[in-house]
Amino acid sequence: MPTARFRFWPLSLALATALTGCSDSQTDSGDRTAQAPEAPEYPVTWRFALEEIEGSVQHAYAEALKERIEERSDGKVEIDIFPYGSLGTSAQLTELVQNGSVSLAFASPGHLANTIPEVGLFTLHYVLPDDAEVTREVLASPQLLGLFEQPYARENMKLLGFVPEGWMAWTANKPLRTPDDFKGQRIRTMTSDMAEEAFKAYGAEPSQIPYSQVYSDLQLRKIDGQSNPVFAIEEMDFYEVQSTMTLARPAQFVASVVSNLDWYNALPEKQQQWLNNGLDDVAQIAWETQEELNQTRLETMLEEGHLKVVRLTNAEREVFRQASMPVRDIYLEHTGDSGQRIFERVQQLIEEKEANTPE
Ligand code: 6CS
Repeated sequence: MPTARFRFWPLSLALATALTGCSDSQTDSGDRTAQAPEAPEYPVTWRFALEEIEGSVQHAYAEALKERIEERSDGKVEIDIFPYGSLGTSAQLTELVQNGSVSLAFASPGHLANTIPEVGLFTLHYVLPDDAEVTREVLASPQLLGLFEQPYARENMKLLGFVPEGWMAWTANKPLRTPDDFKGQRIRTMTSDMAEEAFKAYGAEPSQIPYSQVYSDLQLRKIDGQSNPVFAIEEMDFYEVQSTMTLARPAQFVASVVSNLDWYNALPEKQQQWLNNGLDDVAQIAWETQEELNQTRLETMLEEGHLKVVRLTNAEREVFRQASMPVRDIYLEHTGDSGQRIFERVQQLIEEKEANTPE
């Protein structure tokens, strides 16, 4: 029987509506303004919306950030965390940031790529390197952040950081050892067209489905498989309704942390410093948390003995890598000069980091 830790949200839309139009620099006295006040009346409360439930990588990140910022600001800033299920789907969370109803949110490129085509880069397979340290450094580099600053700003969002959450793993009711194994498989993807392309290239029949609906669609056999980091497959109970998890290391799950651009620009200098320093503090913690959660949750699933785990060899992965190549052209078609620049620069960054990393 499914344990159904996560069943969703009659309250969410009402709550989202209630938040709409409210500032995140709201003070305890109920003062609501669209921008941070000149002389802030402390404490101020920042709302942080997550795309994942309690116990997840995003939740651990948000808790760590809350602790750091509340400590650094000596309690002048308080952070209210809204785990997934309390406000809405990823697409709805992005809207809440754009209209200033929440101060901070996670926005995963797999959901964001219709709004910001350039972030579709993170849905491509076999672009980021195999070496975990190089990947960590590339994703943490200010140059990478700089490349995406404008595309996010275009949509009234401030990009605050990229958070890697571990290798994507494929689950289905059979092993997925070759692109042929994907033929005809109805694979759930995140809610953007680019997210689908990676699986179309393998011959699958992808469909875009919000995170909250994946478990029931798998259970009802409306879809055959899905792709997510190991920790998520455990915490969302997907492993209960799938027979096999294939580890092909096609891509890291990369999330972005964002805020409303106007809100960020209007923050008093002190508050901006507390935020920026808090983000720096938690970057390394986030990396360690995802490593630990992905490892321990894999062990949990293996102990339960329900899910079969298949690890692809490098030769098997190479076949997928070749099959994934045409998707890069689709990305470039969607993104034009801007995507071309970003793609080339990311490849350069990877090469530079690889050259500086000892074997
Ligand atoms: O698959 C998804 O939709 C989600 N997966 C994770 C691990 N985080 C958030 C995202 O929405």
